[in-house]
Amino acid sequence: MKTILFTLFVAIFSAFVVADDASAFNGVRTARNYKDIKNHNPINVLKYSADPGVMVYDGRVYVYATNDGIGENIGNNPRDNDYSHINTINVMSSSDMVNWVDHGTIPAAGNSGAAKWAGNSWAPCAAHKKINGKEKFFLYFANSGNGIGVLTSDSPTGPFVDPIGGPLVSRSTLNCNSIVWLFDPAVMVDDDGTGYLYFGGGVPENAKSNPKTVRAVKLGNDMISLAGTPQTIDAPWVFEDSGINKAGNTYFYSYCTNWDNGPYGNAKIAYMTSSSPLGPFQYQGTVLNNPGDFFGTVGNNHHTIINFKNKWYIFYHAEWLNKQVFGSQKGFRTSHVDELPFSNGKFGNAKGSLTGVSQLENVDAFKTYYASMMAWEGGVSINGLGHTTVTYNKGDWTGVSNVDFGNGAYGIKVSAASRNGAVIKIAAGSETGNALGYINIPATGGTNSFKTVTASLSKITGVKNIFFIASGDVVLDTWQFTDENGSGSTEPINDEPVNNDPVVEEPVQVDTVDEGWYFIKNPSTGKYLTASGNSVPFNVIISTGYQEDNQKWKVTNAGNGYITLTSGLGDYMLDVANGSANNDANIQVYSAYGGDAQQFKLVEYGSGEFAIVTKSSNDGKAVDIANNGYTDGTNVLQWTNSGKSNQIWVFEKIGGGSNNGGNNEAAKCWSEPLGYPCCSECGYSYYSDSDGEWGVENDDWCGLLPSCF
Ligand SMILES: *[C@@H]1O[C@H](CO)[C@@H](O)[C@H](O)[C@H]1NC(C)=O
Ligand SMILES: CC(=O)N[C@H]1CO[C@H](CO)[C@@H](O)[C@@H]1O
Repeated sequence: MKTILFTLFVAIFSAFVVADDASAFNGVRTARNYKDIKNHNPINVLKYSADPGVMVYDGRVYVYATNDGIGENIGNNPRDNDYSHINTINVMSSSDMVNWVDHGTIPAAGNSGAAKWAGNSWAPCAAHKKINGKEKFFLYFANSGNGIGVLTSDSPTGPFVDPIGGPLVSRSTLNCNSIVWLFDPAVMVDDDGTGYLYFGGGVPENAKSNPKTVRAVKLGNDMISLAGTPQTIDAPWVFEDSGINKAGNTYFYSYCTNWDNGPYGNAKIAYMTSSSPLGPFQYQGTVLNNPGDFFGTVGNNHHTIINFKNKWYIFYHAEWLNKQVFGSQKGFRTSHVDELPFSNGKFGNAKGSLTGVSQLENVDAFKTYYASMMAWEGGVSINGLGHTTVTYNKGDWTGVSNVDFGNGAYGIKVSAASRNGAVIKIAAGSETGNALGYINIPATGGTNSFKTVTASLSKITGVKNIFFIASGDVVLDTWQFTDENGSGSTEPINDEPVNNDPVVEEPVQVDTVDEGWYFIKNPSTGKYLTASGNSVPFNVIISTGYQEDNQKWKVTNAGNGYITLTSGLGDYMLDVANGSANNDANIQVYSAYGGDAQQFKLVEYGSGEFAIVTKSSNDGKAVDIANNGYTDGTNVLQWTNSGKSNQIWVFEKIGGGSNNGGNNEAAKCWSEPLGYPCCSECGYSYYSDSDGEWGVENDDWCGLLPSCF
């Protein structure tokens, strides 16, 4: 009798626990899924990642892409992407072509990037090569249409540094001064270890059929110098987007055709072959139509072809996701991959699809994986670079394709961190599928305090798509299913180099600040805190840097960790309107008196990046760019301090360093000496040629013009 009672008690107790974990999901709505579970494209829907440059290394495919999303900062109704502010590169990798690890975003150009001389980091490509017995990684990028830079690292996911401190290819490079767009690099390391770089684009007046604006050049043994004069590739009807491959002894140069109604179609990917990496190349045919033909989203076309595990693939981008999210094309692209037919030494035509490619191998449930490996996702965000973690808020989820449970899993082990605790539901089939079990994550002491948490599950068998859904705020680092004995594989995570510990930035109060004059920049938009208007109170907005007095701010310590910020306009200070403690209170510039409304504290989020919290809100609110805007003139106000990118500022000392802010590089009209105009309104006017057709159907091209300051 006693035993029976005890058993009954245990049964009720465990049922109660499960019911409790399940009830954590009452009223929790899962974040929207943009990528149906039957689809594998786009490869990542967390980030707008354009111009995929792809490298195969050690059994994995690494994709480097132009960060079209500028973090999560594009908001709900952004204006069209003008590309002028993009200075970071997204990186992700996969060993099965369906589950992709989001490795984060590489700070490539600009004040916070590796290459401070460059304003932009567009259209990257990457290569690896053993130098002095050590594997080195090389990431080439375009500084808008103005030159090619190179970054290096000991790991495919960085951190990257700029080894030469300037462009590898510029208009002063031999045979490059007449290239219209000095951009879009492609790189190859040949079987003998020699590197080759391909780049260029654009269509000079009256040269539609033979623009002669693309080049091929041999690289030095160090991969960061040129070993020869760039050779012209006479690619018919070329526009942009070089690619290079080798199969057997044949070199395949591929590119995007122009919009001038040539015989090979508008903005399609075409290719040529040669028996030499430097040509001459002979035209062969097209391999991929414009994304408009597959997704109804006409736009520019950019590709990389790879051979991986004995199959040919073509990566490209499209605005399909952008259209789903915003209803119309605004120039935000995501990367896709489909198979590319190849037979008898010739490429066939690939078809762009949402279905994408098939998974090359199952995921072994008993190995340890990063939570940042996913095939589908909703709402989550990624922390760190290389070894990344995933932040889930209530209802956010990730899904992993084809997890093989072998003889059966009975439990799961995760490394997780949470400030207040949360429950993670494991579901099969979809983010709203049947629960296989729950993991109750306790409060671990903060979002940076990772603890191993285990949970038992009822036996899981077979091969399943597995989903992790959060009931509240939690950060996941790794997961591993366990067998009947509570064990899993002891193999290291994935096959890739783990190069740093998981870090979620926690705010640090800064007590003393170097007094003096600064430009104050929001790194994710590249815009500066600016006093506007003609009279007191001046309103405060964000604007492109132009280094005038209304963008200068003098930091003075005011005691107790507070500072004041005097405007370069005179005896005026940054001020919270009416000393309000409320969200939405305007930030302005008012006659200086140094009272509570004019005192601020700096809270550091990562090195050199600060939230400016207001004393009038008792340090609870921060100087905030309204609605995550990024256009010139967007208002600045006070909002709850969240550490999000629209509340982060860097202080650029005036006269104290090599870079005083302002986008010096971009300010140079790269039209000179070619005679193309600047955008008259920073990305909103079009260049059109004598026929008036160039750029008319797609205002993306406007972003290819320099902004005017
Ligand atoms: C669990 O342990 C038992 C006893 O050592 C062993 O026979 C069995 O194979 C183990 N199960 C797994 C899945 O390794
Ligand atoms: C609500 C309120 O008191 N608003 C006032 C804040 O201060 C400005 C002048 O700085 C007044 O014009 C507003 O009426």
